[in-house]
Amino acid sequence: MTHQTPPGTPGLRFPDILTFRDWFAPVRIEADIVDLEVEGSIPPGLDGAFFRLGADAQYPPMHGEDIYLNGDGMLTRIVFDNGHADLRSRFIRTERFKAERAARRSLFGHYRNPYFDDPSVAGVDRGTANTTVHWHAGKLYALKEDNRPMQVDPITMETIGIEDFGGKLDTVTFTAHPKVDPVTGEMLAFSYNPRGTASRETVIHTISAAGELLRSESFEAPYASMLHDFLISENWIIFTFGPMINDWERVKEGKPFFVWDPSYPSRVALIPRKEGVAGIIWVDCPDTVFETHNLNAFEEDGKLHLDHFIARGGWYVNFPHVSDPNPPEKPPFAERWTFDLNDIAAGYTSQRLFHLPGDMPTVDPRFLLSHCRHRWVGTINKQLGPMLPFGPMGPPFNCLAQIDELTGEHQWFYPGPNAAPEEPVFVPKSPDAPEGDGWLLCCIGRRDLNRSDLVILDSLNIGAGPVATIKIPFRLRYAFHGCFVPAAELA
Ligand code: V55
Ligand code: FE
Repeated sequence: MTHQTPPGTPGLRFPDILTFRDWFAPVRIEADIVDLEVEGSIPPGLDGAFFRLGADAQYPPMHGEDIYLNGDGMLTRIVFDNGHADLRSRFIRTERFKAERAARRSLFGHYRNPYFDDPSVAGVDRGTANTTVHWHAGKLYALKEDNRPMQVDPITMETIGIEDFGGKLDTVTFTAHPKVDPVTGEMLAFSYNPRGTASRETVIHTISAAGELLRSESFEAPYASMLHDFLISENWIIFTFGPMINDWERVKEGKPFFVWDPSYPSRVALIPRKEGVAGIIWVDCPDTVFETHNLNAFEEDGKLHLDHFIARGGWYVNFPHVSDPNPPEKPPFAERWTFDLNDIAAGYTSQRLFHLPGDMPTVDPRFLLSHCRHRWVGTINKQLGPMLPFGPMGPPFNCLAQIDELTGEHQWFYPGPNAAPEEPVFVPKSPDAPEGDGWLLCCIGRRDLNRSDLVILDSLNIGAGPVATIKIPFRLRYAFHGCFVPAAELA
């Protein structure tokens, strides 16, 4: 079949804006590489698949500009097999991807805004499946918070389709940050804007260890806003609402999907897991905050502790401030909020967990409901090297930090100049290894070389540098979140 381009059709070009320029230019490579180069050696026993999911862009945006968060889901997998490393990358075949591929151009307009799409795709699912790759009950999901999960075959990496849990999922959205209770194996998740337009309805889903959707329950948020992450403890589900407001009138006008409006208060919702939303307790925050990504929550000695990254402003590289045309970026810091379990409604005390601006934290997921000693986080340490140029996701990290709460010791992994780590993924050294004793898998974007590495670090000694560096011979476009699936579970 030949495709004829009508005379005068402009060539295919991505616009010269921050989202699509230089290091952040779309990559769009669906690769298969058997036996990547490996410097050092992959630890024996680390057999399985590392996945990472991010936004790429199949076609230039419809309306000239776009934000990074609106790209098409691109999944990368690196399989470790007895010291070997093989790579596969695939776009997620969303309904949107398939429609645009057939048309050979973009048909979907602004981020999460259905009003400026090509009329030919009215009613077609707008999901991009670009944020988190998540493994539960033998299934692999590509998640984006404004759509239902997309299921992907972890072996072939073909897209299977939208997961609606056997017809039981009655929301059109589903969080990119579900939590798996390591004790029960249950997956807890939520949906905001669950019917597809701005709404205060928030739905909590409980999915059994076997992958069955057991219950969905709604409660009313203080306002319609971005709700990116949440926390669970043994007995509580906790949401921190901050005023990254979603006003549907603005969406209809083609304005940015979210706006940071600090005239609204921040508020915490605490929901008892057993009782459900009937037992909800609301607590006002003393100041207006925005939760970015979470470490974990745990109950200890009559207290409930929330460990999470908190910013005191919006995310201005993507979404504007309601009135300040030039607001300063205020980086998130990790805080511990402590509630008295005998009087939760009395509020919380807060303290800095560690004094590093950062995000993309990880803890040992086997200890998600416990007081963790060890944590890892992407951060910027100017003593190690200069900051990297500001990108379409904000200021890039220049290193990883490992923080030992017991000793207060920090270790650093600095990947070298002009190189930025993505979110680290923790893999225990063995199923019964002590808390925090594992491998950290982390993709490094090496801007000077225009390609990426996957490094494997000893999680308790990241300062020693990688035990193995897997060299990827091309540039991976910056991804959001990843996971590891052990070989035994993939089989
Ligand atoms: C976030 C990421 C998104 C999104 C909304 O990190 C919020 C926060 C990758 O897409 O659409
Ligand atoms: Fe996230």
